[in-house]
Amino acid sequence: MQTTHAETARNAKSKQRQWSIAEIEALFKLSFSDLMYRAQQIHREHFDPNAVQLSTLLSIKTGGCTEDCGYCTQSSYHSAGVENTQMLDVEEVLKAAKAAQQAGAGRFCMGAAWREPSESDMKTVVEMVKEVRALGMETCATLGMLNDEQTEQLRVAGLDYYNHNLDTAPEFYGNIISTRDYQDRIDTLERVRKAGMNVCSGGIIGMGENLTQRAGLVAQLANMDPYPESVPINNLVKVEGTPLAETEDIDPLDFVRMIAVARITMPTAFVRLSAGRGEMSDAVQALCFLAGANSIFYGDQLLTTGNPEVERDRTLMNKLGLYPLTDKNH
Ligand code: SAM
Ligand code: DTB
Ligand code: SF4
Repeated sequence: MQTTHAETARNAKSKQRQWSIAEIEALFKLSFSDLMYRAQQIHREHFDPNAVQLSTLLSIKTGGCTEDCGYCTQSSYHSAGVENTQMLDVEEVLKAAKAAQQAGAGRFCMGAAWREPSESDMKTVVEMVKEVRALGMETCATLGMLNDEQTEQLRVAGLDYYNHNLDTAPEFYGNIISTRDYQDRIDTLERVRKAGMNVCSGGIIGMGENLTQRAGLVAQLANMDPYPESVPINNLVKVEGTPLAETEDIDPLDFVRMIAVARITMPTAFVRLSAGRGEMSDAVQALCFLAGANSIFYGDQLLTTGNPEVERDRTLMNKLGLYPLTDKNH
């Protein structure tokens, strides 16, 4: 069938811009001022630059994981001193969600140390999602890989976001994880997307990857069509007993650059300044917000490691003139 000019124009318009690794690497190599200026321009075109989305994390099932992710305290391959505990019950989760809401969080993210959930796990998680949603909070879950049926169960429960990180570039992935492959992750993300839920996917920097590999992770995320609505950028939290515990620190300005590159390549995504804030100065965090970060994990604890205390975050936000994103200023 012949395509009219109008159709060609419409198709061209609806097709998302694709980024080559070389183009992304070139962004990383801009002067710091030029990079920040571009990121700020794009950020201000799409968002209120002073509104920050606040997500609170809760580990609903901690430790004893069958995967061997080299950064993770919860893998049963490592000895980071994290106990294998039972799944929390719905009441405990609901109590934590209410407290997070009271403290000002808009989204509640439930994380579990699973390769993938079992049938009985799913029943409980579905209850949790329904109850947290009934509080009027946005819901997010990160439970490992999903099959079609599980994805559908979460959609029906009303889950708003599913978090599943690509973690790093395909070329570096094998250095970090051997028990499942990159394509498994992409398959799960495609299921979530097809079911109509929002996708939350990002990665970790500071695991020993080079600049091309950092650009490779951004290319994977930015070239998804559509790209994720939420992109967590984690700075590796090094924990004794994990294989990556002795990895060399990255320059904090390189973390800021990563945020800026994510902002430029994914203009309408919420870019989350995620794990690693506990070790960051206020000045570096301020630079991350300038670079286009507009979401944080909010609450004293991530999954098994600490996060800045709520009081410290409130002070920082006040100091910078930032305020929590609400329905009103969205
Ligand atoms: N088990 C599920 C999975 O792996 O998909 C969900 C929980 S898992 C802990 C979620 C994400 O947290 C990982 O993909 C990784 O990006 C991040 N993460 C875990 N440990 C980390 C660490 N030590 N430093 C930075 N990010 C970390
Ligand atoms: C994400 O990208 N970062 C969060 C969340 N998604 C699940 C997890 C960070 C974990 C940091 C290490 C820990 O506390 O165990
Ligand atoms: Fe398990 Fe997730 Fe940790 Fe990997 S990152 S070991 S899958 S809890």
